[in-house]
Amino acid sequence: MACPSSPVDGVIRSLEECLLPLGFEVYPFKVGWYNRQLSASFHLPYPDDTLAVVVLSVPGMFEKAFIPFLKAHSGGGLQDYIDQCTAHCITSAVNTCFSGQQVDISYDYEMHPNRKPKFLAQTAAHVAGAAYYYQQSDIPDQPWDTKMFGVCIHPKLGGWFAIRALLVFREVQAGLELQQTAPVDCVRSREQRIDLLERFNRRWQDGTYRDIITPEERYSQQQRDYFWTAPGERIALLKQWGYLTTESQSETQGSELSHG
Ligand code: B12
Repeated sequence: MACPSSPVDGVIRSLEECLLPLGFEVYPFKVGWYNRQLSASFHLPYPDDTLAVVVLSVPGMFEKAFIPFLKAHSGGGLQDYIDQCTAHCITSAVNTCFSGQQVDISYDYEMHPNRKPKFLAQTAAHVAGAAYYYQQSDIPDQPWDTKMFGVCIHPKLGGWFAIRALLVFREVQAGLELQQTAPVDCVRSREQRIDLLERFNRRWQDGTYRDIITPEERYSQQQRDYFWTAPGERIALLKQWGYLTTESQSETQGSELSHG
C-alpha cells in the first residue's frame, strides 16, 4: 500500500489509468521483498528499495483488450496472440506514462538463455500482496512424495487471472511510504490446500482449481473456449469467430507454455 501523492503512488495511478480499463491490475513492491524469498540465482539485479510492479490480467482482459487487439492487428504474427496483446498494452502504457524514464519490462513467458524465467511471477504476486502463493512446503505433514507445483489464489478472482509482467522502475527508490501488505490467505485449511494443489497439478485442464474459492468473476464462455483450445488450434478458432483474416499466420509451437 502506497500513501497518496508519493512518487510510488504517482506511478501506480498512471499505470492504473492506462491498464485498469483494459482488464489488468497492478501491484507495487520493493525488489528487496522479492529477492529475500528467492535463492540467489533468481534474484533481480537492482537495489532493494527499487520500485517494481507486477501486472495481472483479470477476466475482462479478453473482451477489453484482446478482441480489440485482434481486430486492429489481424495481419497475424509469429508469437502467441495473448502474449503479443499483453506486450502491446503494457509497452503502450509505459511509453505513454513514463517516456524518458528507465523502466525494465519482463513478461511471464520470457526466459534467460539458461532457461530460467526472467521473473518468478507467483513470488512477485505474493510479495506484492496481490495473490497468496500456496506451495507444497506450506502444507504440514504433506501426503505426496512427488514435486507438486504451487499456485496463487486471488482473494476476489480465485484462479481466474494470470500474472503477465514485471515492471522495474530503475530510477524510483521507494521509501517508507511503501509498506508490505500480506496477501489474503483465502485457502486456510490443510485439507483445502491439499485439494488445491491436487487440482492444479493433476487436473489443471478442467480448470476447477480456479474455483477453490467462489470468485466474483470468471472468464467468459468465449474466453474459456479460447484457452481450453490447444495452442496450435487457436488460430483456426479466431478465424472461425471472424477476428482474423484467412491470411493470418499460424501461432508458433514456440509458445510452448501458453499460459491462460
Ligand atoms: C515453467 C512454467 C510451467 C512449467 C513448469 C511448472 C513450474 N511451476 O515450474 C509447466 C509447463 C509444467 C507449467 C504448467 C502450467 N502452468 Co505454468 N508457469 C511456468 C513459468 C513460466 C515459470 C515457473 C517456474 O519455472 N518457476 C521456477 C520455480 C523454481 O519457482 P518456485 O517453484 O516458485 O520456487 C521458488 C519459490 O518457492 C521461492 N520461495 C521459497 N520460499 C518462499 C516463500 C515465499 C513466501 C514465497 C512467496 C516464495 C518462496 O523460491 C523458489 C526459487 O528459489 C510461470 C510464469 C513465471 N514467469 O513465473 C508459469 C505459471 C506458474 N504457470 C501457470 C499456469 C496457470 C500453468 C498451467 C495451469 C497452464 C495453463 N493453462 O495456463 C499449467 C499447470 C501446472 C501443472 N500442473 O503442471 C501460472 C500460475 C498462475 C497462478 N495462479 O499461480 C503462471 C504464473 C503463469 C501465468 N502467466 O500466470 N508451467
